[in-house]
Parts: sequence; structure tokens; C-alpha cells
Amino acid sequence: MKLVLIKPTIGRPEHSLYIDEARMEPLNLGVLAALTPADIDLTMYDDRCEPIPYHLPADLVAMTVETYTARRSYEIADEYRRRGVRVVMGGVHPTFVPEECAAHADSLFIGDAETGWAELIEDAKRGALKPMYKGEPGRPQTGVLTRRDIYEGKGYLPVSLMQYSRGCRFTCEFCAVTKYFDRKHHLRAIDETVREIESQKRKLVFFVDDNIASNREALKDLCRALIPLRINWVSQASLDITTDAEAMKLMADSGCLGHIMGFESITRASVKEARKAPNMGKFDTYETQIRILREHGFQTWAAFTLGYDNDTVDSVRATLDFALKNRFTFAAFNILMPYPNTPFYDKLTEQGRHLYDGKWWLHPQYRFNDAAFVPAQMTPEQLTGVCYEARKEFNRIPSLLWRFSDLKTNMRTIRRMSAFWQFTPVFRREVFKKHGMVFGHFGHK
Ligand code: B12
Ligand code: SF4
Repeated sequence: MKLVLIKPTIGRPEHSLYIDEARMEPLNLGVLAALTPADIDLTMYDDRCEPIPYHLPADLVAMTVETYTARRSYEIADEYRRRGVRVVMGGVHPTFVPEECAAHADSLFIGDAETGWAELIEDAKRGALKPMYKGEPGRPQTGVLTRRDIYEGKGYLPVSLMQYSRGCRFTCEFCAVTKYFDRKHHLRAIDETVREIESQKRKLVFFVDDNIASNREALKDLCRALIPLRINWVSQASLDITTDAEAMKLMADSGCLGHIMGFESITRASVKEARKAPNMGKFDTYETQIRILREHGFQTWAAFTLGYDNDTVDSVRATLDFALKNRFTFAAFNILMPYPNTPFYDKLTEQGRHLYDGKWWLHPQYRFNDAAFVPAQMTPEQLTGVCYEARKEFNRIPSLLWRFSDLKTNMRTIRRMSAFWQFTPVFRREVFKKHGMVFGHFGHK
């Protein structure tokens, strides 16, 4: 049986083609490949950087689908199915809105693939696919190493993606992770995580854990195991970890360069509205947390979500000033987005504040980075505009140089300097390329 794995792209700019220069290895497809029995002939296509060769033989197509890539996924699936090829979809979007995806797939996979994928493959071989399979969210990759051979030649950023844990104990209102993992945090065995690092050549690792700081003791155990490996690593961590001096030191000692950290908002009222518990401790507009991060030399990617009921055009501009003042290595000025099956989505439904019929990801008029709901103190256009303005200002060349010249973080060591120049300009370019993108390749239809 010939199995084709596909990572769909989001879409394309209004009048040109699009290649995602910041593309990273699709870990879920490497895991899926590893879980696939050895007698299956498999290939992976990444729609972010190569055309899908529909004409080549395929018996089963398996796609990973997020809300942002749903529209494009349906286009690809429809084309394969028109040619008589069976399609299965899995990932966060099919798990949350199966009824929508079912119209474009022969079979859906709900939840994590570790349990259930082998059964699906067996059924596919016999020509007896069931309409739906369910895998329980749980420990990542028990006994399985990611198949990295499928990434070769695809031009991914030079960083190896892997996972130590899944899920998060917090319940932020906008986050899709809480419902998916039901607030549970699942750990991969440390020796298997170490084996995964040793099984590949790169010395820079991105642990794509939803929140690597969700279980502090487990994080410390990981750091202790990483120290002898002499790698550098980055991940995603909640800000409350700065209150744990031992964890901070262990992270620094084990080669951590920094994290993507959800600051979300610089006003306490909005942090409360977001139910962002890890940011709610002593609220001195993050002065203490940022000081501690800087003392450890962390290169922080600050993530903001903008458009809370307390937010105004001026508060978004103040967020930009805050990000520049603190010279973050990178900052994402994301508009608060209603992802399906989140408490934020349900709140907007109750309040009748959705735009684009509540399905922005399918709407032909919706463009990447547009507000998809009616904010309380701005028009949707104002929110879209001021967030774009913040991205533009933050990414101006003088701002890039100002951020780089921080002796405590980006200029602290040669390794950090090179990490800054290797990644920040690419992310910066993508911000502009992605802005206003049409979803799918035939977005106007
Ligand atoms: C790492 C990561 C990133 C990386 C991307 C890395 C890469 N390879 O490109 C970075 C930081 C760049 C990123 C960017 C963004 N991300 Co992101 N990201 C993640 C994160 C934390 C982990 C994903 C991961 O690799 N997990 C490890 C793999 C092994 O697990 P998995 O993907 O869940 O796959 C398992 C199952 O879902 C299932 N499965 C998945 N696909 C399939 C397919 C089949 C056929 C089957 C059978 C099973 C199956 O089996 C897998 C193994 O168990 C997730 C959170 C999450 N838990 O999903 C958010 C997440 C996917 N991201 C999200 C978002 C919103 C974004 C952004 C849009 C943010 C922004 N505003 O810019 C961007 C753009 C995304 C894009 N499509 O271009 C949201 C998506 C919400 C949604 N409803 O779709 C998530 C869920 C985070 C959240 N808190 O809500 N992201
Ligand atoms: S801390 Fe991060 S991963 Fe955890 S629920 Fe909040 S946004 Fe999601």
C-alpha cells in the first residue's frame, strides 16, 4: 500500500505564490511515519514548499489539519478523492470540528495517533476504513523515535523538533490545548527523550511541548538529563517558571537559549479576562519576570494576544512600546482568535460577536491576521490595523538592531548572536509575507 502524508499550507498571498521560509519539520508526520508498519511504502509532501503531485500513485492520503490550514486541506483532499484516492484527516481541527472535516474525508482520526493508527492502516489495507477512529491523548511516542528521513531535502529551518510532554495544567480562555488534553500533562520517559536527541545530529532542539513548565519537577529532571548532552534548546514555557530559581538555573545550565512565552497582555484586567493564571501572581507589568529572564540570558519570544474587552488602540500601542523597551528577541502581536471549541469561542457565540458567520477559517473574505470578532472598545478594522502597525514597527531595521544589541541576552554569547541572526530575520520576513494571506489556493471561490 502506498501511503502519502501531507502537511498543508495556510494559503497564499492575494497575487502571488507562497513558500514558507520559516517552515519547520512537521513533527506529527514524523511521528505518524514512525508508527506506520515497516511494510507500508510512504512519502511525505509539504505543501508549504512543494507542489502536491496528485498524478503520482497513492492508495491512502493522511493529512494533519489545523484550523488555519483547514480550507487548504479540503482543497487537497477533494482533489485526491476526485481521483479515487482515500483520504484520512487528523489533528486538532478534525478533533474539534469532525462534522465539518467529514465532508472532505473518508475517515477521521480524533486525538493522538499513538493508539489507533496501526488499526487504521490494517483496515485501509483490507479496504475497510471506518468513518472515525479515536486515540486517547497520552504519553508522546512511547517506544517510538520520530522518522526524520521524511524531512530530508525539504529545506526546514536547522532546528530539530521533538517532544518531552503534552498538555498543560492551565486553562487560558483562548487556548485549544486545554480542551484537547483536558488539563492533563503527559510526560515522555526521560531516557526515550534523551535517545531521541542522540538519534539525530543537530545540536539545537525545539521542544514543542505546549508548556514545558507545566510540571516543574519534571522540567528539572529533564534539564538534569540534558546537561551532559551539551546541546542548546528552546521551548514554550509559562511565565510563572521565573519564580522557581532552581528551575531557572537548571534550564540555563542545560543549554536553554529561551522560550516562547505567553505574556498575552500588559494590563492586569486583560490577563484576568484571558484566565491566564500563570501571569497573575505579583503584577508589576512583568518587571520581575523579565529581570529574571534577562539574568539567565534568555532570548525571549514574547507572544501577545490582543483584542480583549479592556484593550484599546492605545493599549495595543503601549504593548509595542513594552516589547521594544524590553528588547525581546522576537514578539508576536497576535490578534485574539476564536478557535473552535475553546471557551473564548463559546463566549463570543453567546454574546453574538462573531464575524464571518463564526467560521472565519472557511470564509472567502477572511484574510490572515484580520480580526474575526467585534472587539469591545475598537472596531474590528482598528484592531486589525493597530496590530499590523505594531508588527511593522517592531520589525523595522532600527528596532531589529536595537533588540540585537542587548548585552544581557542577544549579544551575551557568540551562540546567542548567531541564533539571533539565523532565525529572527526569517521570522520577520514571514510576518510581512503572511499578512493578508488568502486561505487555501482558491480562496475567492
Ligand atoms: C510547535 C507548534 C508551533 C510551531 C510550528 C512547528 C512546525 N512544525 O511548523 C510554531 C511555533 C511555528 C507554531 C506556529 C503557529 N501555531 Co502552533 N503549535 C505548536 C504546538 C505547541 C505543538 C505542535 C506539535 O508539533 N505537536 C507535536 C505533535 C507530535 O503532536 P500533534 O501535532 O498534536 O499530533 C498528534 C495528534 O494531534 C495526532 N495527529 C495530528 N495530525 C494527524 C494526522 C493524522 C492523519 C492522524 C492519524 C493523527 C494526527 O497524532 C499526533 C501524534 O500523537 C501546538 C499545540 C498542540 N498541542 O497541537 C500549537 C498549535 C497547533 N498552534 C496553533 C496556532 C494558532 C499557531 C499559529 C497560527 C500562531 C499564530 N497566530 O501565528 C502559528 C502558525 C501555524 C501554521 N499552521 O503555520 C494552535 C492551533 C489551534 C487550532 N485550532 O488550529 C495550537 C493548537 C496551539 C494552541 N495553544 O491553541 N506552532
Ligand atoms: S499556559 Fe499556554 S498552553 Fe497552557 S493553557 Fe495557557 S496558553 Fe494554553
